[in-house]
Amino acid sequence: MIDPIILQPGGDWRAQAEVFEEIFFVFLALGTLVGTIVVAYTLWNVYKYRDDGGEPKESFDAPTVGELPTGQGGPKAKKLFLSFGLSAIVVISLVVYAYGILLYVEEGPDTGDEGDIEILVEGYQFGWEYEYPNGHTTTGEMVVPADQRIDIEVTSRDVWHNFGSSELRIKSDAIPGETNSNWFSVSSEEVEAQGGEATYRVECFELCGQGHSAMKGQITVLPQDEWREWYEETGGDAAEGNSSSASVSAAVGGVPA
Ligand SMILES: [Cu+2]
Repeated sequence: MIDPIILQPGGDWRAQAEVFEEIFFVFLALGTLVGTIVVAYTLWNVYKYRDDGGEPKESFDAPTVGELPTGQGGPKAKKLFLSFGLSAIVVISLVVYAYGILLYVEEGPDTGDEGDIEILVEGYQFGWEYEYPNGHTTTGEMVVPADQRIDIEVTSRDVWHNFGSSELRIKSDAIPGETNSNWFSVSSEEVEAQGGEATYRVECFELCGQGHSAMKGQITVLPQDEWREWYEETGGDAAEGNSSSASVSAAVGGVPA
């Protein structure tokens, strides 16, 4: 029987990197649009009201410093309220949009509790250690399956560090005595695109001592079946190997052999 891949990210499943790229694009596009309008309008006014050497018109009602042109209901008031109104609409929409999408980043996709893999990440001077659900640990390289939500619990055994991968757009403080949760996921398409094994650089983002700049690691993403093979080997002779490899088989949608 072929194991169904139960966690194929659906339409509402998005990696943090995708979400942050979208936010960046929306802000960039809107900022460019608003910036272009404001600069163009300013230049147009500079040209229109330039000093052309002629006599000022008698009727010209120049505003004084600090005066809000609201009282008369004339064209100046309309412009003021129009620009206030438009700015408010733009700002409020961005706040609502960004807040909503960041809530998703905070909570992560809903996987119905099935298939989540939780990995403990412990920073130390100077490196990273990862502990898998079966108790297996690796140093430097974290190996995870594609199409799966990976939950990480980040802590430190000595001083403050910060676990992060720029490409995956994840970053969490690693603080002794505390854990910070984060999550990420990489699609199998992405793994395919990187030639069957996707790798992402991990760095420490908190100055933590002399070896800080060398405190590098790697996240390696394998296709689900390859990962399961790797994982089952790691748990093979551990004391609780059998039960944990069975539970992980279940976790990735497999049928215990
Ligand atoms: Cu560090």
